[in-house]
Amino acid sequence: MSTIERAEVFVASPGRTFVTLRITTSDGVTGLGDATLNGRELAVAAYLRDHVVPLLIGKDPARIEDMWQYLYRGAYWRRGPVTMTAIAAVDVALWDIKGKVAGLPVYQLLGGRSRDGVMVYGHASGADVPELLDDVARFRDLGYQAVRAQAAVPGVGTYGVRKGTRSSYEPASTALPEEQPWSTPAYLDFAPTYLAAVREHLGFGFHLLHDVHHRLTPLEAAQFGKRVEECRLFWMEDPTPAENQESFRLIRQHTTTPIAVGEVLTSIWDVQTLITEQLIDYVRTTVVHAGGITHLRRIFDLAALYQVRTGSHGATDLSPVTLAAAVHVDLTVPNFGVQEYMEHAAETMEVFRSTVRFDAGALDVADDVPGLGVEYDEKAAAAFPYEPKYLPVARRLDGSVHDW
Ligand code: GCO
Ligand code: MG
Repeated sequence: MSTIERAEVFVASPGRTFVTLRITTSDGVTGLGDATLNGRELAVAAYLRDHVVPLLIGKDPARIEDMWQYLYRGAYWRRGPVTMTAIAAVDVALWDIKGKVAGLPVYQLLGGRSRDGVMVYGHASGADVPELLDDVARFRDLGYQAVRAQAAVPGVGTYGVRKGTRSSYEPASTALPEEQPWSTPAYLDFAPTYLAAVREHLGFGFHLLHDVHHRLTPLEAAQFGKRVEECRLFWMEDPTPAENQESFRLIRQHTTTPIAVGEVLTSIWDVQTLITEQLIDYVRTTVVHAGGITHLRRIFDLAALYQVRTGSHGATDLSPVTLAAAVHVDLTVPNFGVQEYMEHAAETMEVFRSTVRFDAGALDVADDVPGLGVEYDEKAAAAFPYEPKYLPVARRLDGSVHDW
C-alpha cells in the first residue's frame, strides 16, 4: 500500500502571500493543497505544521473521506476558518494525488463534465464613473460575459478599486492594517447611480454583478436591492454579514435582486438556513475555506436541492491551486452559476505552474492532465520570501469600526 511519506508547508509572497501544502506518497506521487487565509496566513501554516502533518505520515492517501472525518471530528473543535482551511489543504492535495494515480483529471473523479467551460466574472472598477464605464467595456472586449462593477464612493470608500496592479486592489499594508473611512448614506446615494450608468451606457447584453462587502444592515440591503432592480443584477453579494442567517428573510421580503453569500463562511452549517429557506440565490463558499472539495460538494449538493446555484469566491488571495480545484468542481456540478476570476500576478504564476486556461469568458482545464494540473516551483518561490500584510479596516466617519 502506498502511504503518505512527507507533507511540507510552504509560505511565500509572490505578488501576495500564499500558504501551500505539498503531500508526497511513498510511490513518489505529489499533491498540492492551498492553505491561504488572507491576513492570518501563519495561523494556518502552524496549524498544519504543528498539528496536522504529524497525523498524516504513514496514512493511506486514497482514503480521502476518512481523512476528512478524522481531521474534522478528531480535532474536537469544530469549524472556523483556520481549521477548515487546514482541512481543505489536505483534502485538495489528496484529490490531486488520486487523480494522478488514476491518470485522470480531478473533474473525472467527480463524475465528469456537465459543461464545456466555466463562466467567470471579472472585476471592473473605477475611481469615478467614467473610469468604471471604461473598465467594464474593457472586460467586455476581453470576452467576459459577466462583470462585477465597483466604484470609489466620493470622499469615502475605495473598496474594490484597483490601485496599479490587479493583485493589490485591496490595499494591503505591511505594518498595521490601513484604516479606511466609510459612510453608508454616501454609498447608498451613489452606488445605485453608477450601476444604472453601466446599464445605460453599455446595455443589458452581459451579466452585471456588485459586491456590497458586508457594509449594510438588512433593512438598508433591502432598500438597496429594491433601488437597483431595474439594473437586473446577476447578484448583489454579501449585502449584510451572514452570522445571522435569519436576517436575510427581511431582505428577501422586499426585493427580487438576487443575493449571493458565502466567501467568509466555512461549513455547511453556516449556510444551512440560507439554503433551505431559499434566502439566497448563489452560495459562494470556496474549496479553500470550506473544507476542500469533499465538503464543498456537500454544500453544493444541498444547494442544488433548493435551486441555489454556485458562485465560488476566486479573488487573487486564493491561490492558483484553489482556482484549479474550483474549476474542476464547477465543471461537474449540476447547479453551477458563475466562478469569480481575477487574473493572478505574473510573479504568482512563476511559482504556481497552472494548466487552467481562460478563453471567451470561461475557464477550463485540459482533458489529458491528471490531478489538478498545477505544480509548485519551490526554487521560483525562494525569490519571494514571506511579507506580512493585513487587509484594511473600515471606520465610520465618527471613528467607530464598521464591517470591511
Ligand atoms: C471578492 C471578495 C474579496 C475579499 C478578499 C478577502 O468578492 O472577491 O470580497 O475581494 O475581500 O478575498 O481576502
Ligand atoms: Mg466579495
